[in-house]
Formats: sequence, structure tokens, C-alpha cells
Amino acid sequence: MKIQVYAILSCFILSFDLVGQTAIDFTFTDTQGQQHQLYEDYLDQGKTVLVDFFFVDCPPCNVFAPLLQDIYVDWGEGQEDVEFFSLSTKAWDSNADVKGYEDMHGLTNPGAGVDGGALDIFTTYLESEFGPIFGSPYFMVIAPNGTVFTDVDGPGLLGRIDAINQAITDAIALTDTVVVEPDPVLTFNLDLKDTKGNQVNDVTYTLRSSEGSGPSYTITPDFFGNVTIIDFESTYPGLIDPVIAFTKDGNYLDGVFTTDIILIMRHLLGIQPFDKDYQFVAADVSNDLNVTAADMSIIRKNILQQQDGFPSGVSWKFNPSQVSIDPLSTHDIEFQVEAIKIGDVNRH
Ligand SMILES: [Ca+2]
Ligand SMILES: [Ca+2]
Repeated sequence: MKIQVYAILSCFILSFDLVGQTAIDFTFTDTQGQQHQLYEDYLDQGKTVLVDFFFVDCPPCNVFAPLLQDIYVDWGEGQEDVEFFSLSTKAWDSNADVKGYEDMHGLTNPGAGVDGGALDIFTTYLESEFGPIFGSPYFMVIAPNGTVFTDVDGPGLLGRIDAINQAITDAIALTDTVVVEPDPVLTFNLDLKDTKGNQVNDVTYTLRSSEGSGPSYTITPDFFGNVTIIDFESTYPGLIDPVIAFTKDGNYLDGVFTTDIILIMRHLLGIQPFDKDYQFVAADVSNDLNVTAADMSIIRKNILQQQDGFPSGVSWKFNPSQVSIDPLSTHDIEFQVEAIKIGDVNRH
């Protein structure tokens, strides 16, 4: 890359180097009190930035300043996709000194002195892979993708102007080839039905970490059970191995009648054993993973209103009780979930 750039540019006797490292972020406060952050305010917004390292008493800087202002105006004076920063490299240039310099030359681009953070930025770049930095003014151009064109210069004032214009043009051209990754979209379908294959309403869908600690979020699938999440990490931050868990409470006596007690008894006596998986879950109202006479007793007490609710504290169970979500998945996923009404072993 570097060799090619030299080969092409040697025809124009302009030069700049491309360093194989992206720009180091920085923030400064200009002479108007405005703060500027390189990436957040500019590069990430698709803007190209020219950095002008100068100092107030530098003769070549003073000579070039009005020409730099002309170039700045040609590139939209900061109103379009190019911005210029004039940053003093000297510890004795305050923002007030730089303000005087700006006024003297009619400069309208953001500039800063030592108290605005300019020297820190210069020192950072000087001591980085982007150094050494010789001469004042010294120009570098930073493309929106972070590529830095260092030591932008050419022979004489016109050569310098051409080099700056060329570097900005090349930086913008780099932008044009940047592929903007769309936010990842995660889609899945929660096909949640009861044991008769009917849709179940009033289910709470909780998105949380599989361990159960940390943040949790309630999500709402559409009528068909579809969930679409754009940029999962930003929308639901702080989740580790995310899962969706299901809960449905209330109306614990729905579908629970004396016939259910009789069916459990017939199962226990071996007269009419359960033949559906859901029946074992539904019959176990005591939540001890066994179907026993104790389950019959609890149901009876509830029907007679001697007891209010089941020991599990829920009126529905789900198989599976939760599903794992892969936030990076790019294809549609369908989860089949069976909702089982506790206590109702014959589904009516
Ligand atoms: Ca039980
Ligand atoms: Ca029933």
C-alpha cells in the first residue's frame, strides 16, 4: 500500500505516508469552548479530518494560515464531510493565544492550545507509530475508517495545498469503499401451544441469562409467536447465554375437576395408566416429580376450597421450561413449546 501510494504520487511530487494502524482517538476543547471527539463526533459520522499541528509564533504556519482557510472553505468549512483541527504543539500556547491567531488570520476551523488538550494529542501522536513528526505546520489526514495519512506535504505553498487536497480526496475515496455492516437482526418463532394444540394467552416471556442472575427483560411475541430483535447486544445488554423462560399464573382450577382426581387414581391403581407425557407433569401438583395419592389430596382440597393453589406456586408448566437464544444466529429458529395446565390430566 505504502509503495503504491509513493509510486503514484511521485508523479505529482506530493507525498504522504500511510501507517498501518488506525488513528488514536482524542478529545479537545476548542477556543470557543466546544468539545470535539475524533471518532464519536467525526470519523464515526463519516467525516474526514485534517489535523494541522502548528504553533502561534511559527513563521511558516502564519504564512500558510490564510491558504489553509481557503482550503477549509473549499471543503465546506466544516459543514460537509470534512473538518480541520488546528492544534498547537507548544506548552506556551493557550486557547486564548490560539484564539488570537485565529482572529488574526480569519480562521474558522476548530483550534486549541495546551489548556484545550492540543499538546496532549500532539505528544500522543509523536510518541506513537505515527511519529516522528517533523516541521511546522505538519498535516495529517484521517479517513473515516481511521486510516491516517501522515506527513502530508509538497514542494512550496502550492505543492502543500495540492498534497492536502489530494490526501483529503484519497481519504474520502477510502470512505466510499467502507462497507457499513447492518445491525444484526435476530428472528425466531415461539410456537407455544397447550396440550390440545391451542394457542395459550397471557404467557409472560422473560429474557434473561441462563444462570438466572443479572438483568431480565420481558419480551412480547406477535400474534403468531414471532420475535424480531434488531441489534440484540444493544437492545438487551448484560445477558450471558440468554434464554427465554415462560410463566403463566392464575386460574389454577381451570380444567381441574373431580374427574382429574379419578383419572389419577385409575393411573395409580394400574386400571388406566397415563399414556401421554403431559399427564405425568399435570398430575404432579405437589411438584415432587412423582404422581402419588398426595397429588389427589391437594387437588381435592383445592376443589373443596380448603386449600388455595398448588405447592409449585404456578398453574402452568412448560416443556421445555426455557429455550436458549443464540444472539448471533442469522437464520430463523422455531421453538416448539408445550404449555401444560397443572392438575388437568384429561385436557378438559
Ligand atoms: Ca406429586
Ligand atoms: Ca380436567
